[in-house]
Amino acid sequence: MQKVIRNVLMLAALPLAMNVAFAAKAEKAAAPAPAADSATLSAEAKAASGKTYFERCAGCHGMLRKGATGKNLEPQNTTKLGSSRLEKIMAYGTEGGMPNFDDILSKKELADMAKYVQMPADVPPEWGMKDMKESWKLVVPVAERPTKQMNKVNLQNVFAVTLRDSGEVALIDGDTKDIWGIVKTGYAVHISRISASGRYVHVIGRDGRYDLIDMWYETPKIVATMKAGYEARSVDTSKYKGYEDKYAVVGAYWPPQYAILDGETLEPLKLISTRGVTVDGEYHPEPRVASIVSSHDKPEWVINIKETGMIKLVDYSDIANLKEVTINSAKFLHDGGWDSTKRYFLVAANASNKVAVVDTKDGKLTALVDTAKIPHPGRGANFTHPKYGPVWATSHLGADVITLIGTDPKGHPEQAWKVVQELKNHGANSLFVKTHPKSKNLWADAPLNPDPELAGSVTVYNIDELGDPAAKSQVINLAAAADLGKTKGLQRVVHGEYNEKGDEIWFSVWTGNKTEPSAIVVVDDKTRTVKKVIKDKRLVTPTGKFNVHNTQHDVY
Ligand code: DHE
Repeated sequence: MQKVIRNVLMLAALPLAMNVAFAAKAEKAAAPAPAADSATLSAEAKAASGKTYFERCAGCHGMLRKGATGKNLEPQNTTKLGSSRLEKIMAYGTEGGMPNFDDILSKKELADMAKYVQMPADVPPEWGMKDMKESWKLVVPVAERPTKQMNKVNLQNVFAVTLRDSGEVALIDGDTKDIWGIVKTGYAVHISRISASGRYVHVIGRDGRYDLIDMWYETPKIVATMKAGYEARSVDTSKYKGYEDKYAVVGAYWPPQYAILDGETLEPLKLISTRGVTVDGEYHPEPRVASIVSSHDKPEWVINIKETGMIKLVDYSDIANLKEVTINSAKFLHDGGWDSTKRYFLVAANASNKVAVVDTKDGKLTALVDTAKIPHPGRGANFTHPKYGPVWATSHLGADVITLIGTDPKGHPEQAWKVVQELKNHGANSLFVKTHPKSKNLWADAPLNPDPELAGSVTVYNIDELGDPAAKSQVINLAAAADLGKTKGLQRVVHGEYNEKGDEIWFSVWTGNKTEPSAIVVVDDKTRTVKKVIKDKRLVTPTGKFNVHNTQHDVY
């Protein structure tokens, strides 16, 4: 009898304890976020700051301001810093990789932004299948498109160039260096990827607008468009034999999800949410889709989920019964690329200061490599090191080094998945490294450096000399070579991209301000001298450049 009474009491007490814990958690969650006295803005100023936050800050700090590449900016943290400190950080940047905005935002805009980030974050609405379908526009059905190439351009050497602030993509003929066409796209197109056939350019705007450009017309033409969410950064297509151009996949930052689309029409077919728990087992409301890459050896995409640190291998051979392998790696996954064999994918877990290596053959995590602060490789650079064999390189936002990681577990097991060398870069705040299988040069930029001299320069190493620990780099100021004159915006030299032959490397001189001139500098790879400066008033804030051949075949 006594035992029964005790059990009844325990049962009654259990929900009570749970309720107390739940109530305490709920109270904490519902507690109004502290707001600074000064954190008030007129509706108009709040809307303007919200727009600036979306355009300039959300990518690093998140829509909900929970932090990723950038710090957590929820009021409990920002109010501690206060308006004056926040204004300074936003104006001048930090050595940790935060860029300066004093060249593009006015003093009033900076002051309003400092208040804005001390106010609680607004939660944006969802964007589901119905919205995607309603946004989808098939401009030209497949049957009505050209059946052969209607122009004489060497499509393999075309560069798709992001014109960030005008919301356009320029297609530049790499042979003649002439602008072949400019197409109106979403805002600040982030990347262009090429279909397996080499005919279509897939471009994704930061605002989630996705455009499909057909290069078989006389001039490049958008043949389909849709909106994948409110904020997006990544896209790729199906590249495996038998699936060429069949599917496309687009990742969104907000809402956190990815969608599978028809590769030739962009019709939305399937939508998958990425909300869930992090590698630490905690729920995250905003796990954004970072880089996506398409396997050449399997019907599979590697989809990297930033905040959770989960790498998803998505098998697209049967999308009605979609199979996803979920691999735990490290939080804050961002950008990455294949090793030279295209078996291993290396991705920066940037704010964790690690590079995750996934083996797509076995579907397993191979290694988590500790690196210097905030690795940022773009797609990275593959080459054969004179001493350590095949390596993959990344530069860093948070350190002035270029890290080389061994990628040859069979031939060089001692070095595989270890940092084998750190080379000096001319500055921190770097974004991209680049080489080409036919080149002997390894290039790195530092565009987000607040020092104009460093932001305008690139470092280049001779790969053959890297066996010597005293190997010297050459630092070249390409902004000076572009000769744009004095501008208010920093002239940031960003994103090297090779031509098809691998004998020229193109860099953008990005003035960061659409009212001021920018340029593209074409460098002869062998002599490291400027071959041509492409200047044209239509080249508004050029940033990323994607050579058709190299992007189609993942050559880097
Ligand atoms: Fe990028 C790649 C996200 C800021 C130029 N950028 C990527 C990828 C992601 C990403 C997830 C990988 C895509 C893939 O491979 O599928 N980028 C973000 C951000 O969240 C961030 C930090 C802030 C933001 O608000 O967007 C950001 N990026 C920038 C820029 O400011 C850059 C320099 C200029 C611009 O055009 O916006 C910029 N990001 C690029 C470029 C690539 C890129 C050129 C592709 C590199 C490549 O060679 O593939």
